[in-house]
Amino acid sequence: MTTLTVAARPYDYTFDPAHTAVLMIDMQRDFLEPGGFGALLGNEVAPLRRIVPACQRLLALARAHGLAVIHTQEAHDPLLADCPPAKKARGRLACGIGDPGPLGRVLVAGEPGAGFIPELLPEPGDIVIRKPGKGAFFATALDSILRHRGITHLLVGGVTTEVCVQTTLREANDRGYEPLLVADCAASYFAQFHDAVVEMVVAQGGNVGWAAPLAAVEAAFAAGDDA
Ligand code: TIU
Repeated sequence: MTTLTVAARPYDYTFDPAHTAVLMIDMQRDFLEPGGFGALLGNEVAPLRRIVPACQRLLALARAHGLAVIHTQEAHDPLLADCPPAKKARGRLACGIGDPGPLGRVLVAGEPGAGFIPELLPEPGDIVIRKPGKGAFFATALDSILRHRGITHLLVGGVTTEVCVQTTLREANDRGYEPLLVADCAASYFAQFHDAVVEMVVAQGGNVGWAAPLAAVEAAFAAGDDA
């Protein structure tokens, strides 16, 4: 067993790479590109695009060290059978979930917008989880997949920090996993929401888990390589 230590908040985060996955949340064109679901909700997508290089580094690190890599994708089936009517109605959008938009039908699996951005495409061996909700555990096989593989620790990035990332962190925490938010691999359309989530995660002795910058995760692996 190898134990690596990340200088994290609220205190050191230790993990065994053999029992750890990188969980990359919803790095899809629908959230990161103009014309997608995020933009149709009225958001400016530029803040989300800024984390792409850091996410690429996190995935490269995971693959180089044999960690499981899991990508999630928020998308619905073409009939919207898995989309609650309340979710479709929310926001009273002129062009909303299931409607034809600039990136194809909004948030529908198989459409261009639901696909991952080209910089962060899944590679052979990666796991892809399609999810109908904000949290990655709701109505998916994620919990079973992690348990079958003996994964207890999660290094989490993606978008948006206060919506799908935070919901997933809380779901993971309640199920007994040890989640670390890699803070600069996550982003929100609202900078203040991102910052607030980081503080909420680490408050009260790590109420939801840990947070650290990517550099601290990289340093942990580098120290392990030297040992
Ligand atoms: N609206 C928003 O900020 N996010 C979402 O709807 N989904 C995710 O966060 N992936």
